[in-house]
Amino acid sequence: MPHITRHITTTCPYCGVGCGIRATLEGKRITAVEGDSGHPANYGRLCVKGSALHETLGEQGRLTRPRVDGVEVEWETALATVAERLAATRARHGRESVAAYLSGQLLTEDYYVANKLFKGFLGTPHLDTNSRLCMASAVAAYKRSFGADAVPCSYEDLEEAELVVLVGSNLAWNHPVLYQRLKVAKARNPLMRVVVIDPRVTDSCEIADLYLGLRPGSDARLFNGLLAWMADKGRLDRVYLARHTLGLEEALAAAGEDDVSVAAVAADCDIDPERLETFYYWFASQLHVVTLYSQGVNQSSSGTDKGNAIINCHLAGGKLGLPGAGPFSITGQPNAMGGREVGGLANQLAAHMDYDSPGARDRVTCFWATATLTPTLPEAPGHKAVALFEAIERGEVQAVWIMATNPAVSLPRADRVRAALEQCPLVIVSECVADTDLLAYADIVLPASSWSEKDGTVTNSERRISRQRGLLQPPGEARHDWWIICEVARRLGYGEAFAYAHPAEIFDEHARLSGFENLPGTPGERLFDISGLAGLDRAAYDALSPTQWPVNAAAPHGRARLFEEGRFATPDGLARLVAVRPRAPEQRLSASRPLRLNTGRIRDQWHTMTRSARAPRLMNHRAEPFIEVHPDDAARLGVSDQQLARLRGAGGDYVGRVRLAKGQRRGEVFAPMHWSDSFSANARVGRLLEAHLDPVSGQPESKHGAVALAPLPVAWEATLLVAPALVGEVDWRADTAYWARIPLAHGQRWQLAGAPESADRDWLAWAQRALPVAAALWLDDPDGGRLRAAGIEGGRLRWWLMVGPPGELPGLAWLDERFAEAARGEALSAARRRRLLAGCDDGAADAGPVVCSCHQVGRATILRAIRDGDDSVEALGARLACGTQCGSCIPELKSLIEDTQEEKVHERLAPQPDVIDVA
Ligand SMILES: Nc1nc2c(c(=O)[nH]1)N[C@H]1C(S)=C(S)[C@@H](COP(=O)(O)OP(=O)(O)OC[C@H]3O[C@@H](n4cnc5c(=O)[nH]c(N)nc54)[C@H](O)[C@@H]3O)O[C@H]1N2
Ligand SMILES: Nc1nc2c(c(=O)[nH]1)N[C@H]1C(S)=C(S)[C@@H](COP(=O)(O)OP(=O)(O)OC[C@H]3O[C@@H](n4cnc5c(=O)[nH]c(N)nc54)[C@H](O)[C@@H]3O)O[C@H]1N2
Ligand code: SF4
Ligand SMILES: [Mo]
Repeated sequence: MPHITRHITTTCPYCGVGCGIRATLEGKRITAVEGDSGHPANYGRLCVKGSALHETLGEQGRLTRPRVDGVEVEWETALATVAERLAATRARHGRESVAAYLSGQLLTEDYYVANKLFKGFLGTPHLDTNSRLCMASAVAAYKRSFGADAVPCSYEDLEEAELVVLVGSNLAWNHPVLYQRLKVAKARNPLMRVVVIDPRVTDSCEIADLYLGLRPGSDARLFNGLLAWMADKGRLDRVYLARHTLGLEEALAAAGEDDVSVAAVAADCDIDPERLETFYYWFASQLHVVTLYSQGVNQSSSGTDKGNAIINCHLAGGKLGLPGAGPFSITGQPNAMGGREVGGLANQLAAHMDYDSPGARDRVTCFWATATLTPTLPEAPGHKAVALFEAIERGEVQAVWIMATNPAVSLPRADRVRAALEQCPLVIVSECVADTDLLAYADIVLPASSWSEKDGTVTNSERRISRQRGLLQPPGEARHDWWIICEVARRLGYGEAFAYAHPAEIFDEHARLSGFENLPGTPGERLFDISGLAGLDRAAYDALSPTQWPVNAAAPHGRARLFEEGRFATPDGLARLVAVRPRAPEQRLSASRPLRLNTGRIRDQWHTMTRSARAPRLMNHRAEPFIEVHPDDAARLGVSDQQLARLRGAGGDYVGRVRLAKGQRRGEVFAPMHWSDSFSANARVGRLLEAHLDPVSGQPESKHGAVALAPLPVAWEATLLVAPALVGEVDWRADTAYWARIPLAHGQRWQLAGAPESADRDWLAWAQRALPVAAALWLDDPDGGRLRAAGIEGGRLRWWLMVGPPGELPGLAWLDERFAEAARGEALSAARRRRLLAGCDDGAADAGPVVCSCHQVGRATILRAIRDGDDSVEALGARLACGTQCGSCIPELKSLIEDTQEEKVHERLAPQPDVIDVA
């Protein structure tokens, strides 16, 4: 019987752009995804991660059974054990001995019930979230200025602006669809200018008119300088300041404690003064300015001040509350905003009410009807993420429930976090993937449903609430996070307060709480109000169309822009300029760790790669952990391109492959945050970093580590490709100095390297011994340190080994196709068997590593086309289709085009390119 094909719209589970997706469902499978043309976040666009979503699904690798103390159990036992042990811990050690650590990847409904259970019913304030590592500083800065955590802007503002300033945001890679929107808007409006402020030249510079490659951590100085410059040049909006703000004099005085001449600011920020003043001039002379900022601002020990230094300049110029204007903190996770709305941060209570908001405790107590319970709502804020794990380390917190985040990788001082979890008596982990570093520390493992199975809402960076819809059944015994929490609550005796039959009922309660005693002009007034969405029945909830909050009587259809009337959420309605005194990063460089470590993201992977690495094509862009180094530093330190090297940081080491990057400042290196022990031997950046915190927000300084760099001594390097069935049979990682696991579509790739002691390894003998299938073909050149060999069984490829530098690898698609054949039971043809060691068909040209993930177009193929004269992005697209789908590889295509025109390359990537001219 043919399957029925259906199309259902939902929302992407990755970044905070929150793109709408139209999924094609055939029977019980999602066979395709495309952008939802009706969704106002993306109007049909998707980036490469979003468009590979259907390739990440399937039962393989999922957690499907609950486990207690390492033993698989029924749900009944698991839930009862969680409830019993939580209750026992609280009874024995007090309510503050239990804690939860949540994630901006939970849905609002999951988040709401977790917050309600822990703060409202277990009575512990210690519930925090990974958003602490992400945008806690942006939240704190908005609150200090506006009196509420409210992002004033919409995506449209980016398109309507005359000047867009990207500060510490690599939008092209991390919010790709928004970047594409900006790029199109800029092409349409020749007057629009884009400025990029980032210590490293990123792909986002592709559309920049001006690039400021500042000294890491000097953003507050730069924006204080701007405020002082505006005052000096008579560019303040005195009327706006007088009517709508307080604090200008104090902010100017604080800025003025340093020398605010352009020359002095430029020297401190290590930027060319003329360029700095150009930026100041552009900013001051446009009203329609959007400053979009992200982790380069937030992940700092002075992130809150940096946010305020930016907001100060917008207030001082009256550049907000208008189309195309405002300080726009872009959020990272799909539901970072939803978490803020329910009160998922330890310093919040619920629904934008803090412990110190007037009447808030009573209001929440009354709404949740917890007054009759002991214990009742906590009195003061709980531990923020880093402090929470310190409390676990000290034994004050004895039980922690971690959901949808991986603190064993993503927190600074990650090894100490591991040690703390190791000795914590009760660690409960809700997770959907079977193989994560955190699971090793879990006493109780709860299998959660995942994207495409979950049902609920998320809020994107522009305050837009959208539905994620459940399209598939969770595999095995996996259950929804909200259900798991409510079932535990019931077993703790709070059944009545958690008697929800569907997420729609939770959303309704959340919406009602947001409107509860929320009256204009009263002390209870809160900006976050979605009472207009209360009372939706199941059908209306299912049909909910994307809406920007607030949604209430005053704004029944939501609001695109906040503060249009110049009235803020402070008691007097006035915004505050905040006095900011710039501070250098807390982590100091030293003789033993002289390099500044910058960490962040790559285009095709999501965080610890638990989901994105399931789509093999997403592994192609950066297959191994790496370290970006300026060529001068590399020469000085004796490392070369593609060589393996070691970083030494505060809490341990990191090994990755060197990538020479002229866009990197001298004295600074960049390493990705994505690799965990599941993917490489020693490539967790979290262990390199000290936990220096922002004093206001508690956000750690993840962008400013201090490290030493040295080559990793290795005697050999090898690439091993194996059929999936062989994985787990032998541990080829034994005796290696380095390994990385790289999923392919059909086989699995392992990069291996050995220490000098293992130099005389007889590779062929090793392969015969170590691999379960004997070598059938080989080409051995021991003197040259090279070997290629393959294991064939029943005429089918089982493994393929190359000893030698990975630079000599053929493109691996051809070999991977042989594993696909083998899986289908097909034997190698005689011709292919002959070509097996070469790794490509006779006479065929090698495609090289993939650049365009959407159409799987390789670097070598692109370079050949460029040399043939197709030397524009358009021509390449017409010939090879690369860059024509999501567009994320266009900057890379451009750089390949430029690389082939040797002389241009220096200008483009010099750390301080003049004006980046993309024409
Ligand atoms: N592909 C992909 N996209 C993602 C994610 C992902 O994992 N992968 N994660 C999502 C999440 S949760 C988040 S929070 C966002 C983050 O999105 P971004 O903030 O854009 O990401 P990062 O790469 O962490 O850092 C941004 C930039 O800050 C710069 N930077 C470092 N130090 C400084 C400094 O002192 N000053 C300035 N001005 N800049 C500095 C870095 O060089 C880097 O280019 O991305 C989201 N989108
Ligand atoms: N050095 C350094 N460290 C950083 C950063 C940095 O830039 N540099 N960035 C920080 C930032 S901004 C962030 S947001 C964090 C991200 O760091 P983490 O939150 O630790 O990373 P993820 O890999 O997203 O972890 C989410 C986990 O939840 C699981 N999961 C996914 N969906 C669900 C679900 O619906 N339910 C349940 N129960 N589980 C689910 C996933 O499989 C995964 O294991 O890292 C932070 N750490
Ligand atoms: S831009 Fe973000 S939300 Fe949109 S498809 Fe890509 S990852 Fe998903
Ligand atoms: Mo994030």
